[in-house]
Amino acid sequence: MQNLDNLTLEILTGIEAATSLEALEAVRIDVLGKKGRVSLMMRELGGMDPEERKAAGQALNVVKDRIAAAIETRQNALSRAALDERLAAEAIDVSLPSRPETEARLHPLSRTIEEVVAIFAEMGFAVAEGPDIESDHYNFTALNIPEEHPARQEHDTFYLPPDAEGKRKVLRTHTSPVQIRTMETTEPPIRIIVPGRTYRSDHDATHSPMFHQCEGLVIGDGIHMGHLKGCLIDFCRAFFGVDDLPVRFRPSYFPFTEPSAEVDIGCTRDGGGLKIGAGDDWLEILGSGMVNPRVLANCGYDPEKYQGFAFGMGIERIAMLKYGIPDLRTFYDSDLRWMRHYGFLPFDAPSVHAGLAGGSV
Ligand code: 2NL
Repeated sequence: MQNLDNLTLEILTGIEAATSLEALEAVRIDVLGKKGRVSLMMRELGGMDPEERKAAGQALNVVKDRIAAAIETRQNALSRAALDERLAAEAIDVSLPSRPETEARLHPLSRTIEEVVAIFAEMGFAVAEGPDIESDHYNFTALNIPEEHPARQEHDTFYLPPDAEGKRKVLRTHTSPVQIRTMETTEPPIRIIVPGRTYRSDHDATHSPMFHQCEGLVIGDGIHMGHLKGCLIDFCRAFFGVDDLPVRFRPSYFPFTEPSAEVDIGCTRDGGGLKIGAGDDWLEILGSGMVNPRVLANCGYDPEKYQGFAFGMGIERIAMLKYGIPDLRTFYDSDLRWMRHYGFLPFDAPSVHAGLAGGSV
């Protein structure tokens, strides 16, 4: 029996020494497998006389049970250790944002409009909208562009067939009619921006018959050119994300503003590409001016009481400049590969990237 005790001790030590489930299984086969050491001893019982066999059989069964129990205990411990190790190795960072699973993209024009709106919203502007089909009055006359004025030809207007009275509606050539409508129905102060579709009969590499504009209008008591300059300098710097972006106001002419100014930003064309925010070259971004007193009067305001400024920009143009889109026509191709390249993932708020320097209003 001393022999059996020694054997048991040796096997139990072997079980404890097994450091993997594979090693433990090898020990199990070596001891309890068909040709295992204990199994062979069981087989030897058959050659014993009955008394001896009974005692040895009982002893052997006790040993066998002990070993089986020890193997199971060790198996559980090793399984748990293996699981702990895997959990530690495969640790999941639950703070990681989930991978976006969507195929959809926001069109760069939509994104650019969102950015422009976000910047002006921070300055207290509201968004106004109006119809794409306009009367001659709202599109031209109220804006100090009378019949036979050369600006009408410059606008390459799309006319609809005349109505019973011979009046022809137009596809708006700018979003200014919305500002006229707002002034007609609203008492100052007014601070609005008007993004929207506009139409001109012009189609080549740099013109599309349908394009997008965003105009802005501020009307109040004592609004002056300093307000115009501060507002548009802040806008240009926020939109292009360059805090010290050079901004220049260059005299210009529009029938609806007096005086009028074109707004340029600093850039360089050295080394082939265009770089915004540095260098000694200039790039035109906006048109602007003090609202012509005639326009104020056309809307029922006393120009002695209220003054204001207005501005307009082409969305395609500023989107191409900001995002390096080389060809205007690709905006309207509905090419999904182009959208995957130039488009934006949803849920990516524009105000995170574009905002007024300093942040707080
Ligand atoms: C440009 C220039 C401009 C305006 C638009 C405007 C509207 C009203 C009264 C006065 Cl109701 N002005 N709009 C003023 C100056 C320039 O746009 O280059 N747009 C792309």
